[in-house]
Amino acid sequence: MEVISKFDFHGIFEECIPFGSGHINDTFRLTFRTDAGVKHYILQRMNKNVFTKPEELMENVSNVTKWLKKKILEYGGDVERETLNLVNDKDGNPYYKDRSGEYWRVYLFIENATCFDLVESDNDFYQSAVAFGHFQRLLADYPAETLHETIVDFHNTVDRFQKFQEAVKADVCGRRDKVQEEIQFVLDREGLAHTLCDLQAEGKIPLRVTHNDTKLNNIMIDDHTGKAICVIDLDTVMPGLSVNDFGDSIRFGASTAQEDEQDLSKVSLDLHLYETYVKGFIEGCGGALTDIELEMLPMGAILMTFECGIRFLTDYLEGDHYFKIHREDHNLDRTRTQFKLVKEMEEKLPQMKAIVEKYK
Ligand code: ADP
Ligand code: GN1
Ligand code: MG
Repeated sequence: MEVISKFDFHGIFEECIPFGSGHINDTFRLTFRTDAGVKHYILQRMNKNVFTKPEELMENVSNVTKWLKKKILEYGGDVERETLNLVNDKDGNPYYKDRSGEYWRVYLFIENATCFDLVESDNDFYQSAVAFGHFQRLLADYPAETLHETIVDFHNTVDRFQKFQEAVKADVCGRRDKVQEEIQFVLDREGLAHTLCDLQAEGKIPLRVTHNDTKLNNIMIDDHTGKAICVIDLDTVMPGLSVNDFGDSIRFGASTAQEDEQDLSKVSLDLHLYETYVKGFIEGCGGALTDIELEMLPMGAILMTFECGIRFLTDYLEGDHYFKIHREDHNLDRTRTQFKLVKEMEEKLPQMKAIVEKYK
């Protein structure tokens, strides 16, 4: 109630409920009653263990959303539905720091739109691809040097590999013996971790302003039109690789099962969904992707899936301090789905490449 009293809401407070299935922030939906009916807001406690400089993060979000609003107005879109809208606190700041040092922010709630944890229709996935590609295009001329790096080395797979090795060595929870098979899976693929990092270091693949967390539940699909209207979760908008944005969407959305499915026989890479996304993403990027980016799209999918698996396994070994868990071994279940997908992608790589050829 302290936090709620600090923001500029309309109406009389009615309810605050936990909302969504994000792994990082604590998200709530607030309900207020106004003369015009019910009004909702999203309230988030930012995860300051993950985002160690919340002020810088909010500067990014504030500037990026202002930029997007300008672009949306230029093409005659709806600024209240097509981008996140921050609600300031009563002192005019885009976040509020409470007495215990926690950081809170509020967004207008996007009504009549849904975030999916699993693809329900091909069209939703296609739409999300166009929207993530389009998002990158809207930010193509954003002054990248003014963006703070909210998580350093976020998609540096070589660094992720090293941190994983340190976690295996430290084995602080005594879980190492239980996951020998998964550890070996990672160790067998050390060379893979270098692929995109090397290309980037050699200047062969361009750094762009990217979203960096492009899973399907970070996009809102309009319940009536079926169009992907708003890209959300802007905490990791930073300079990055377009192939990683592509890859993270495939990792999450082109799988036949949820990210934490325990029955691995249900987990598979759906090539039809992959093709659907390839088509949409290339269209959404509007011809901006270079030949090498197009060529590396399938590699982006393998690498983002591999990296995510490594991150889940590292967190499991370190005692689940990063990703929220809702049951015992949750991070291990997540690891296993990712590695199953990596293995399938390795097998299906020729088909994945052929599909890109078809649309480039
Ligand atoms: P996390 O970083 O924890 O994933 P997100 O910013 O993605 O947090 O928010 C978590 C969930 O909250 C989203 O998946 C979505 O369901 C919901 N959500 C976030 N912002 C809005 C919004 N402006 N309107 C409606 N729902 C939202
Ligand atoms: C986290 O915040 P959320 O739930 O959208 C994570 C992503 C992972 C994803 C795995 C800041 O995304 O990098 O790919 O979980 N976000 C952060 O589901 O670490
Ligand atoms: Mg999210």
